[in-house]
Amino acid sequence: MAMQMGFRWYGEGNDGISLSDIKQIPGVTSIVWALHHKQPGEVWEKEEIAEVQKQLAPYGFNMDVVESVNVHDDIKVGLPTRDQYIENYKQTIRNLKEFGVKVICYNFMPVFDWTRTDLFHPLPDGSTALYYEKSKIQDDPKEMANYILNNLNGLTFPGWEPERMARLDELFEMYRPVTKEKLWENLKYFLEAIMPVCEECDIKMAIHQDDPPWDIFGLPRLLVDEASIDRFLTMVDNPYNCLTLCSGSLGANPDNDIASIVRKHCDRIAFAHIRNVKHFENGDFTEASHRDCDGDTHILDIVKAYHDCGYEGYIRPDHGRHLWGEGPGTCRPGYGLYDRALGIMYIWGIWDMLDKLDGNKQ
Ligand SMILES: [Mn+2]
Repeated sequence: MAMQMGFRWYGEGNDGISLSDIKQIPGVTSIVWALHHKQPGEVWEKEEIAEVQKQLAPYGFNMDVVESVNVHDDIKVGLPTRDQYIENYKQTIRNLKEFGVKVICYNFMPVFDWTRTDLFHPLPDGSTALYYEKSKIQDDPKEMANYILNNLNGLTFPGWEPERMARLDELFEMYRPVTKEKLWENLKYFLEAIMPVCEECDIKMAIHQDDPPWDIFGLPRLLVDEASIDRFLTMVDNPYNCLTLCSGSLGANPDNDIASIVRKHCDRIAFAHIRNVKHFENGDFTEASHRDCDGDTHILDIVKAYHDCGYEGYIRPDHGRHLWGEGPGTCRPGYGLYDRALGIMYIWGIWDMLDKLDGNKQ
């Protein structure tokens, strides 16, 4: 068995890409999905999940991987009200189990999910891509939040709920007493509370690394490098406490050797994101095509590491460029059709050749 290829999809009426489009990309078996109308902390009801199942069924896609079931801020901050939200999370896990879900991708970033300063930055080849300009991030978080919200063109994005972003001052105030150590404690509390339900339901919790992997706007970030990943896996040493290993998030720091993290923790990687990042000397970075030589993430080494480990988990191409007419208003930043499809073919190309060299059947 090989890795299982997935493709992130934002749902019927919420994504310009159709399931029929995705079906035509070779080797995709999983739709990486979510209920995008849900606020963090709400229970995902069975009837709502059944709707998605009904949409996927005619295409033969499975719904094994959810990205994301977002964690309520009260859990991250560690407020007394967190226990109710943890109960809701457990109920969501139990409901997801009914539909065969195997992996839940989530993150534990305070206030902001991923952060960029330009969502459609022109590249020399005429395409556009997400861009991070380091000097801009020292300024006002509100300015950046408004920029991102205004450029999503009304499309939803987990972690960028307009309702939450409208309360930005309040959110920053909430997180003020939360030191990095406190945030680790709150993450541990959350995981220890839900692990028995994960075991009972055979669903792995797979944390996504922080993007970018360093503190921003004075907010602490936990999952940023090999040492913090080691700490995370040891802190709750349970086979259901896993990683969504994101080569792009970690790759934003050129010191991270992602292939070596893959080799070290392969048995705890439930879901792999493959994304290529190109660095500039001043600390800026942009997202690039999946081809190894177009960025600095060492995609060949990473895919080879997964292959060497006999990885059978889920994998998907992560952010791609926007190509051939894709842009603001027609696709979510990073989630166009074409470059992610090209990325899949690049990953399969590496994988199949490694299989052949090993003398394995595909
Ligand atoms: Mn990712």
